[in-house]
Amino acid sequence: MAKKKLVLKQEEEHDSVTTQVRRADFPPHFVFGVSTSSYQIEGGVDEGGRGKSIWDVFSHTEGKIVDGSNADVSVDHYHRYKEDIDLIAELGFKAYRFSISWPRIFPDGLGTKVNEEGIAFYNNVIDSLLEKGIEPFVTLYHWDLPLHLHDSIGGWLNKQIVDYFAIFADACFAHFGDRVKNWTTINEPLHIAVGGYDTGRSAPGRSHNPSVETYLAAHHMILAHSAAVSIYQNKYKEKQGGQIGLVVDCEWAEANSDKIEDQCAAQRRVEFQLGWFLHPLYFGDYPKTMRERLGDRLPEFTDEDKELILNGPMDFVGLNQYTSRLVFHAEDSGEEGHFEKSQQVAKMVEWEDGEMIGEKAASDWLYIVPWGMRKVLKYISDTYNNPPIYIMENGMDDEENENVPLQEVLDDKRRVAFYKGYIAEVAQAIKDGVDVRGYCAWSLLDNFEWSHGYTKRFGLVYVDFKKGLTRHPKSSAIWFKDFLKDSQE
Ligand code: PNW
Repeated sequence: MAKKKLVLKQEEEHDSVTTQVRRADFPPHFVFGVSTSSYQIEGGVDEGGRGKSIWDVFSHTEGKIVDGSNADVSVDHYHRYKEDIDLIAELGFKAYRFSISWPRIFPDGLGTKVNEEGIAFYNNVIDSLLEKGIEPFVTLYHWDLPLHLHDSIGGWLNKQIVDYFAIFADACFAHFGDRVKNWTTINEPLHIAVGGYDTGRSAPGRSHNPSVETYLAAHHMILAHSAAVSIYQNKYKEKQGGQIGLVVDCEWAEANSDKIEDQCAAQRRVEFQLGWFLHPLYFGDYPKTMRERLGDRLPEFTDEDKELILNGPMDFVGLNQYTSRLVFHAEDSGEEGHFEKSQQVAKMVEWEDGEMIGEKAASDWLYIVPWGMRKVLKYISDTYNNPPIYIMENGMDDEENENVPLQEVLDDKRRVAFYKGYIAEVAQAIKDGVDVRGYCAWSLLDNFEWSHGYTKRFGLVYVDFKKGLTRHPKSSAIWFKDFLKDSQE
C-alpha cells in the first residue's frame, strides 16, 4: 500500500495544477501544435502518381481491419488540405505535425526519379501553412512504406532499406528544407517492429519469425534514422538551419510495489521501449537488460554502424505519450508476442485495492493517466542528458457510436479534461527542469485508426463520415482555442 499513497500524492498534486493550466505556464517560444499522419488522413490513394504502400495492401486484406474499412478516401485531406489548414489556424495552433507519404515522392521507393505531383502536393501544404503562420513539423515515415520495397527486398528486414530511406530523406530535405525547419525521421519504430513483424497487427502483418524479424526490422530503422540524420547534419543543416529527431513512444511503467524485483521490472519495461532506440543513438548499443534477455537476437552494431549512429547526433527527442501501466516482475508475463514475453514483466491496470490506474478511453490500451506524462519526460531527461523534447502525439479516443446525437458527441468533456490534465503535467515537467519545447495533440481530425478502422475517434474535430466528410470542431478544439488565446493577452 505504500505505493498507493505515493500515487495519491501525485494525483492530489495533479488536481491542484490541472484546473488552472494556462498558456502562460509555458515559455512564450514553447510551441503548441496538432498532429496527423499521411495514410490516416490523405485518401487519394490512386491520385497524383502515388504508388502503393504496404498499408494499402494490409487494409484491403480481409480480417485485418475491424470494420472492414480502408483509407482509400479516409477524410479526403488530399483534396481538402486548405480547409484543414484554415481550421488549424482558426484554432490558434502555431505548429502542424504531419507526415510525408513516401510512395507519393517515390512511387516504387527505389528513388530513381521523384514524382513531381507528390512534391507539388506537399509544397502546397507547406506553403499554405506558412501563409497562416503555422510551423510545419514533418515526419518522414509514419508507417506507409512503398509496397515495392517490401515486395522486392523485404522492406525493413533488408539492410538495403537504409540506403533507400536515405535517398528519400535527402529528396525531402532538398525539396522542402528551405521552408521546413523541424524534421523527424521515423514515427514509433517500436510499433512498426512489433506490430509489423511480431504480432502482425500492423502492415506488413508478419508474425513468421518474430524472435528474429522484430529486432532486425528495428535495427534497420535505427540505421535508417541515423543515415537520414547524418545527411541532414552534413549536407543541409548549415544552409537550412533546421533540426531533426526521432519519434519514440512510451507507455510509462510504474512498479506496483516497493519490492526491488518490481522496481527493476518497471525500469526494464521502460528500457525495452525507449532504450531499444535511444540507448543505441545516445550510447552506441542496446540496453544491457535487453541484451541479457534477447542475446544475439539483438543484432550487433558493426564499427561502421556505430560511427553512423553516434556521429552527428539528432537534435531532439520526439515523444508520443498516451498511457501508463502498473508493472511487476513475472517470469512468464502471459503477454502476446515475442517482444512482450521476453521482458519478464507483467502489466496491470488496477492497484491492490481495486482502484484503476485511470479511466479507460475507447481503445483497450488507453488508460488516462496524466501523471505518467511527467514521469516519462523526467525519465528521458535524466537518462539521456536532458535533450530537447517535443511531444509529437498525445490524445484519447471515443468509440464511434452512430446512435449518439451529433451535439452530444461534439461536447467531448472527457477529452477536454484529458488535455487539461496532461498539459498541466507537461508544465510540471518543465518546472522539474525537463527541456520540453513543444506539444502536439493527436489528432486534428477523426481519422483511419489503423487496424481499428473508423471505430475510434481521436479528433479534436469531428468528421461526419455519413454526410460528406464535413468537419465539426468538438468542445476540445474550442478549449484549445481559448487556451491558446491566453498567450496573446
Ligand atoms: C500512435 N499503444 O500509435 C500512432 O503514431 C498514431 O498513428 C495513432 O493513430 C495514435 O497513436 C493513436 O493510436 C500508437 O498501444 C498505438 O500504447 C498504440 C499505442 C501507442 C501509440
